[in-house]
Amino acid sequence: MIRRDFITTTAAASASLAGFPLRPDGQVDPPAPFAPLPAPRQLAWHELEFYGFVHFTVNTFTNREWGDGDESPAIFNPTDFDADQIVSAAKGGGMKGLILTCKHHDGFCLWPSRYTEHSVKNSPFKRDVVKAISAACARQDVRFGVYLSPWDRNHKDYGTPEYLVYYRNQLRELLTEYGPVFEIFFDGANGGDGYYGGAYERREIDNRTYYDWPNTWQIVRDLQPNTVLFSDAGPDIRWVGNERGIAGETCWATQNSEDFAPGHADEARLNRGDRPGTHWVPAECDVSIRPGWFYHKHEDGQVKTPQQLVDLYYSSVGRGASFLLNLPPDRRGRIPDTDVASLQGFRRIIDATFATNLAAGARVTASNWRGGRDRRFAPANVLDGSRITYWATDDGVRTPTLVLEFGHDIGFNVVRLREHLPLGQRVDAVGLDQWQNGDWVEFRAATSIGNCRLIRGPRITTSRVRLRVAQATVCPAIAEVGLFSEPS
Ligand code: FUL
Repeated sequence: MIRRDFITTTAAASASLAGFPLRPDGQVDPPAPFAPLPAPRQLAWHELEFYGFVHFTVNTFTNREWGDGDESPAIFNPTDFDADQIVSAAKGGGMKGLILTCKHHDGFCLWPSRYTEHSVKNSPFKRDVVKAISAACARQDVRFGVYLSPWDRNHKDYGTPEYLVYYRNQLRELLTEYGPVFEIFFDGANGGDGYYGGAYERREIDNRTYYDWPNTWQIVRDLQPNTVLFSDAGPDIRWVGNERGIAGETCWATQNSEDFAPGHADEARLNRGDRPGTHWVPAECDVSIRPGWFYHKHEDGQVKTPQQLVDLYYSSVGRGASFLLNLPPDRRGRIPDTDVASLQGFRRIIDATFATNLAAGARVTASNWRGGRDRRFAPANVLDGSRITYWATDDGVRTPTLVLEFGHDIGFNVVRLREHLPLGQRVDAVGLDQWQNGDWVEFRAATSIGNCRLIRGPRITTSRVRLRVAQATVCPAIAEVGLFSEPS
């Protein structure tokens, strides 16, 4: 007993001199987290990656993108509304959630709000669209999300403090009567002219102060703590700075939050994020499958093709952001066949690409393995398909390499890298090498890994691949290195 204590103590002392801390049981500690870190609600959101928007309101019937607020509820009358068709179109395309425009800038409410007459309850349709879509989402295991426009061109009080009471009452209705809400999309557009209860005037607000966002966000935290909050500035997810679905080639999950306010976007910085940043606020890429956000018959010929959607997947999910694709229902209240077909074509390509990780079964070695033998940090963890397990190095080792050996030539054109997010965004830059004629030759380099980095390029045929961490602020914690091949 005395002897064992002695050995353990000596081993611990020399190990700690050698630069890595030994725990009493002989295991090394995990790397210290590198702040800022994602909250649990953000970690859950990161796993969704691809989800949808449904823009549907009076605009669908007036053929406009922004209503003035004086539209009569009588015009809202879908002829063949089918919430399950809308949700299954989304699900069939691989979407994990669906965000409905419960109220757009025109102020018309898709649910029978107690606080206004300007809603479905006074339309010939009568039905609660929010209930129908949220229930169909629940039936089909798709998360339900809410868009509630802060700017309201219908409401007489818009621009005064009374309007905030109204807005927050509506938020409470949506958060308490329609089940779990995975995300609330707080749009940055605001101000300007509108109907405003018959005033027909221009109302300017100071969007840095008018909405008193911290107190509105608190309502959501109190009612549904797992909901993620989107705006130009977060606090949980940020706008990517464009409506084209394109994150920066370098796109950090972090930003300096004090520099941003909802409605005050520095588009270039939102597109890229800040490194290291004060807060974890990853980007969301919102884009429509058609030119407009709402359905317009004249855009029937301009539905994005499966290949265009695939490209958007790489420029959003592939850069650590999420892909929020809008599917606008037509005047029947259904997603048109062309849009459904395009989405299914996209899904087929994505599934065919990512069904098989060509690196599976490879021999994995690394220039450094945290602690040397602790399985929790083993290089092979990059191949087990889990985001929970990861390969980590000793604290001082920031630029390690990891080699995958296949024993024969394999062909691929996509590399997928993921960091272990609970420990923060640790890696700045990587290089990827292939083994050619007895030597390593770089085929790609990339920055900002985070949740997911897809490195897509010409086809590579090789028997070995090497990941080189070229720059990291602290020792890396890599959850995945995957190799995939797009169908030709
Ligand atoms: C914008 C809005 O003005 C558009 O109508 C659309 O809702 C888009 C998602 O956000 O700011």
